[in-house]
Amino acid sequence: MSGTTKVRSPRSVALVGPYSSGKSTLFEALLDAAGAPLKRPADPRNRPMTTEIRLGHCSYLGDPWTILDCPGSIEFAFQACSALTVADIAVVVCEPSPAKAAMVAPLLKTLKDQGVPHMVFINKIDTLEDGLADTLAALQAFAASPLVLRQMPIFDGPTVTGYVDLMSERAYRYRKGQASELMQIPPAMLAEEQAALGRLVETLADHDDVLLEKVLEDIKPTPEELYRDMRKDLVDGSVIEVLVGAAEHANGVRRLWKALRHDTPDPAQAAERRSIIPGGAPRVQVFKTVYAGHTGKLSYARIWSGTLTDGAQLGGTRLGGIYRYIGGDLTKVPSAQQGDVVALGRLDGVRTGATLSSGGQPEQLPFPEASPPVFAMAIATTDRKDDVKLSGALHKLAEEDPSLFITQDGETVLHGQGEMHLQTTVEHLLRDYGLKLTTHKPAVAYKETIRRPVQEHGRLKRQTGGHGQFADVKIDIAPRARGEGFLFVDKVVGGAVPRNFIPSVGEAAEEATRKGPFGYPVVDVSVTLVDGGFHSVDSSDMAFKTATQIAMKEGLAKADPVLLEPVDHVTISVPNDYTARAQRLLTGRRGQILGFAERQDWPGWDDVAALVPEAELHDLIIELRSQTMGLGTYRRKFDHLAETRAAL
Ligand SMILES: Nc1nc2c(ncn2[C@@H]2O[C@H](COP(=O)(O)OP(=O)(O)OP(=O)(O)O)[C@@H](O)[C@H]2O)c(=O)[nH]1
Ligand SMILES: [Mg+2]
Repeated sequence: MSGTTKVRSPRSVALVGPYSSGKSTLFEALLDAAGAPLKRPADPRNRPMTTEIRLGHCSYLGDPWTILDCPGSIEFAFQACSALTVADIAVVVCEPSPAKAAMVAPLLKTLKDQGVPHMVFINKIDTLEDGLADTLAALQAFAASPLVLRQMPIFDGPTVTGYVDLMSERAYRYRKGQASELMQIPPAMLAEEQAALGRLVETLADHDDVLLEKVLEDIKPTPEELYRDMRKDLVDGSVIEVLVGAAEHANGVRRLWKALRHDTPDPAQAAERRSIIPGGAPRVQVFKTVYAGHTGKLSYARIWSGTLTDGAQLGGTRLGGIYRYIGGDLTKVPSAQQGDVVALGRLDGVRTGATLSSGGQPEQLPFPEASPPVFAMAIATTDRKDDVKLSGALHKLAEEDPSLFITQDGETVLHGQGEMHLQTTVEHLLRDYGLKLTTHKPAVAYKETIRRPVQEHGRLKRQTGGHGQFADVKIDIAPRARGEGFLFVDKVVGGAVPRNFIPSVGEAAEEATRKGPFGYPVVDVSVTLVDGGFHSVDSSDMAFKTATQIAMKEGLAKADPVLLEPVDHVTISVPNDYTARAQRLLTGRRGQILGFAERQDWPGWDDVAALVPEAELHDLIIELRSQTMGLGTYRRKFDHLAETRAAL
C-alpha cells in the first residue's frame, strides 16, 4: 500500500522460537522502537522464562499492531500453537548457532502445516563469531522452503558492528538503542555482498518468470521488484526471509519492523487463509483464557471479521470490556475491528478455542489440540478444608490451560507437558489461589490376581441379645484369563441358600475384590457359590454378606495371589540421529522393544515402539529430552497387565 497515507487494518505478529532465543527481549525492543515501551520492563540480567502468551499493542509508522510474545519451551508449546492460529505473521527468533538449529525443526513444521506466513530473525548477532553460513545451512535442513538471507553482518575484528541490506544494497552501522546509521559498504565485503545478492535474486527468480528472464539477460532488478517478490513469496510460503539483529541492543529491530510492515499480509488475507467468509455479524475466536485477579476472566481473542463493540452479545453472553495491553497495562477501549487481537472481559462459560459471533451460532474455526500429557504429578492439600477451594481452582486452571489434564481417581493428579509445566501450574495454585499443597509421585495402578483355584467356607454365627445372625457359604474362587474381569456364578441346589440372599453373596464377593491381600484391586477371578446354610429367623442379607467377606478374605490369600503391573505401549519420536539412544533408554527401563520405523510426515524422524511397565515411565520425558536437545517426545497407551514383584 505504498504511496497512500491510509492507515492499514490492525495486524498481529507472533514471536516464536526455541527457549531463551530472545523473544521477550525482542518483544520489548519492538515496543520501544514503536514508542510504546513497557512501564515495567524485565530486568535484563534476570529475565524470567515466559510461560504464558503476552500481548503488546502499539502502532508503528501509523499502523496498529498486536505483538504476541510466546513461550519458547517445548513444555508450553501449546500456547505458541494457539497464538499462531490468530497471527498474521510469525517471526521465528533463533540464535546464530548451528548446534541449536534442530530446536527450530518442530516449529518450522507447525508453521508449514498451518500455512502461517513466517520469517526468521537470527538474534544475538553480537555473539556471532564466524559467518552465518553454517547456521543457515543447519536451519535449511529443517525448512521446507529456501531460506533467503536479507542482511549480511559487517564485522569489525571479531565484533558485528552493522549490516549490509542486500535488497537496497546499503550498509548500516548499529547504534545501541537507536536507529542504525547509513555507511559505506566496506570495500572488502563487496565481492561477498554481490555473491549473496546473486543468491537472493536467484532464489526469488525460481518463483517469478519475469525476474528469471532478467537474471538470464543479466539485467539488474530494481529493489522495488525484489521487495514485491519477497512479499509474495513469503505470503505463499515459497521462501523464508531471514533477518538478523541483537534485540538486547535494539540492533536490527527497526529493520525488522519495516519488513513486518511491508510483508505482513492484511487481516482479510489471514481470514481468507482460514476460509472465513467476509461480512455478516462480527466473528471472534478465543485463543487463550486467563483469570486475572480483580479483572476476572479475560478471553484473549482475535476479531476475524467485522467490528466488535463493548457490551455486545457474544455467544449468548454480554461482553464486559474490550482491552488492549498498552505499556504492559490493561487499557479499556470501546471497540475492536477486524485484525485486532484483544482481551475480552467476562465471557463466562466461553472456552478457549471457541469461535463466537454476535449473531447466531458461527461455524467453529479449527483450533489446535494439546499434545497428550507426558508427565504427571500428584497434589494434595495440607488442610482438608481446602479441598473445595482446590477443586474450584483446578476447574479454572483446566480452562486456562488446555494442555493440562486432571484426574481424580483416588488422588488428584495433574498431567502435563513436562516437569516445568506442572511446577509452574502448582506455583500458580499456591500464589494466586492461596492454597497450601504438597506434591508427590503419582501411584502406579497396580492390580492383583490369583493363580490357583481354592474352595473356601465362610460362616457367621452370632447371638446378640435375643436376635441372632446366621449365614453359611461355600464358594469356589478361581482364576480367569487376563482381561476377563470378575464373574459371580450361582450353583446352589435344593435351596441351601434361599434365592433372595444370593445377590448379596455376589455383591459381597465383588466388593471383596476391591482390596486384595497386597492391598490392590483383584482382577480376573470367578466366585462360584456352591453350597451354604441358613436359619429361618437369624439369616439376613447382612449376615450373608459378612459370611462371604470372611470366605473371600481367607480364600484370596490362599489362592497364590500375585501382583500385576500395568504395561504400556510406548512410542518415542526422535530425530533419527537419536534412534539408537531412544532404544537404549527404553531397554534401560525394562522396556521390550517392538521395533522402529520412520515417523509419518516427519522426514528425518523415527518412531521407536516398545512395551514398558508404567512404573518406569514417570520421568521418562525428562531423560528423553535431556538426551535429545529437548526434541524427543513420546506417547503411551495402556496395553496389558503383567505379573510382577516390582512393588513388593
Ligand atoms: N547477547 C545477547 N543476548 C541476548 C540478546 N537478546 C536476548 N538475549 C539474552 O538471552 C536470554 C533470553 O532472553 P529472553 O528474551 O528471555 O528469551 P526468550 O526467547 O523470551 O525465552 P523464553 O521465554 O524462555 O522462551 C536473556 O539472558 C537475554 O538477556 C541479544 O541480542 N544478544
Ligand atoms: Mg520469553
